[in-house]
Amino acid sequence: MAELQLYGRRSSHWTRVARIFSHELNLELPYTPIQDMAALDADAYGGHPALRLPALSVNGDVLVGTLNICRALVAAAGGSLRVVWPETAAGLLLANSHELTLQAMATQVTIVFARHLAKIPDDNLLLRKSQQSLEGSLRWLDERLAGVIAQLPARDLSFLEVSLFCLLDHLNFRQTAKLADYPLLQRFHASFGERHSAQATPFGFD
Ligand SMILES: N[C@@H](CCC(=O)N[C@@H](CS)C(=O)NCC(=O)O)C(=O)O
Repeated sequence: MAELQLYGRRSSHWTRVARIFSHELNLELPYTPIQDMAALDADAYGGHPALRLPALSVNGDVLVGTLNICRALVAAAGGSLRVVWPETAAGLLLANSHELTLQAMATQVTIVFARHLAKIPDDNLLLRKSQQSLEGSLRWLDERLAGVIAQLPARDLSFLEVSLFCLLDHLNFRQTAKLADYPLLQRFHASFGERHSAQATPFGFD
């Protein structure tokens, strides 16, 4: 079996997606926290050339991209979990749901970095537009969530639901939007949050 090491942060929603996958797969995944988000060299990010996280070391080589990392974890576990990946979920509704969930996660990263690390004021256009973008995606998802869940193929786990849960839990953790404004998303968050994998991987600061 390949030697794996995850580099990330417990406060990162992308890192949490990978951690939830490893829990669901019962896969032991050694974890190294990334200490300095202001660092400007790839070594500080587990070798991630784009200075992002998470990164997965596979026998000493670096794998980047959370979707790639989750696929590698599933392959390493060699188990029988039925996983729905973005490409196995057909149709416009599911395609748009994946895109808007991932875009909302990226926008949330921008908001958190701009506000807390770069100290950009809230009335700056970057933050105002990012906030509108995040809320637009959340509204779209909230209005269609019942149809989205119904259209997902039979599964033990889907990349979409894990990512969506991590996005929503991160809204609470970083206070970037009010989950109560999105009733269907709020219900989904509560229900997915009962899974052992969600409870075993709470957000926190390393
Ligand atoms: N597409 C990347 C996105 C990773 C990403 O943006 N991660 C955030 C943390 S949740 C990050 O690295 N933020 C660092 C920064 O904003 O400088 C993936 O799938 O892993």
